[in-house]
Amino acid sequence: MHVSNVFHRQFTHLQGVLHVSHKILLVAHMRPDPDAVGSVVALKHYIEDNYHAEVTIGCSHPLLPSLAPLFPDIRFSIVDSDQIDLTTYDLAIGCDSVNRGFDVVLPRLDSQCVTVVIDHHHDIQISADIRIIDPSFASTTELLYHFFLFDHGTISPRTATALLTGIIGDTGIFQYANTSPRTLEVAAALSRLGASIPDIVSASFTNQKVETLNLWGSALENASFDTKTGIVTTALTSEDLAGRTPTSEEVKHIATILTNSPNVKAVLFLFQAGPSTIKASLRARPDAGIDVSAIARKIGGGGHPLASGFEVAGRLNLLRQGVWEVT
Ligand SMILES: [Mn+2]
Repeated sequence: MHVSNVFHRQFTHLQGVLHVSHKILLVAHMRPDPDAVGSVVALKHYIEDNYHAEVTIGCSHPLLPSLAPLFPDIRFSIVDSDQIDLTTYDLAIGCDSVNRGFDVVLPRLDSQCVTVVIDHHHDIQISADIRIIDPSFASTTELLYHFFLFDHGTISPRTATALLTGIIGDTGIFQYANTSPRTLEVAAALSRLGASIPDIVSASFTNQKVETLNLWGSALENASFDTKTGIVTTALTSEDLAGRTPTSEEVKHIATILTNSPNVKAVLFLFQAGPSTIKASLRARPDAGIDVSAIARKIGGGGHPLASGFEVAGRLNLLRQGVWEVT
């Protein structure tokens, strides 16, 4: 069924609310990734180009410096500072991973404020007046694009750029298993509308910080490949990490690089996430016939058949190349 049919009621409701709202707050999740940034920036531009409202973007962290060149006119107002009075909005929209930031904004809004969540994560429990959630989308921005089509407003080049930034970010430049033919069709449409794939890729991935590149280096250096099972295992101990925790983006990139290596069927990537917390990310190639979520669930985690994770207590120690123990 077409997206606008599935969400016809929610899209119509949102359209009606946008027409009557004067002050709109858009909320991106903490430590925003390209999809969170792309969602709120695209919505801000779209609303300003097609409706009559003042739009503020709120977040507990500022806009990613690496993405700032793509969005020169955008500023994030910091929630929990005097930059925002949460009680003054008549519409608040949380975009992407709404349980990581919008959940704490919701109870502090005016009781008359209409609330909306737009997300593609499967575990969203948050209630709101309008909920547009569908895990079959590669990114929140891909879902937003369908609302914009339904709404028949103008999608400017800067709106298209923000939407494509979310898709490119969440699909690892169209490499992850969540990249569907529908995703590629949306990407093609956005590129026709003026979004530049090379500009977005270079801002999102090429401008990696030296610390990120060092992390990739250590993860690749530590990797060991079991030729019998086709499984690559790698780990980053607290010594490898030199006191920092990899961001979810960094974890995704490392797992993707390894998953796309020749003859690899699946990847297990472990890292020290806190003094006594180890996190694991599991990936499988779509053609490998391995359901990594079944493995993750046995260890108290969860996720999708091709991308899952779990967490265990302990410390990772390197015994010898390719062999770690948990103490
Ligand atoms: Mn996302």
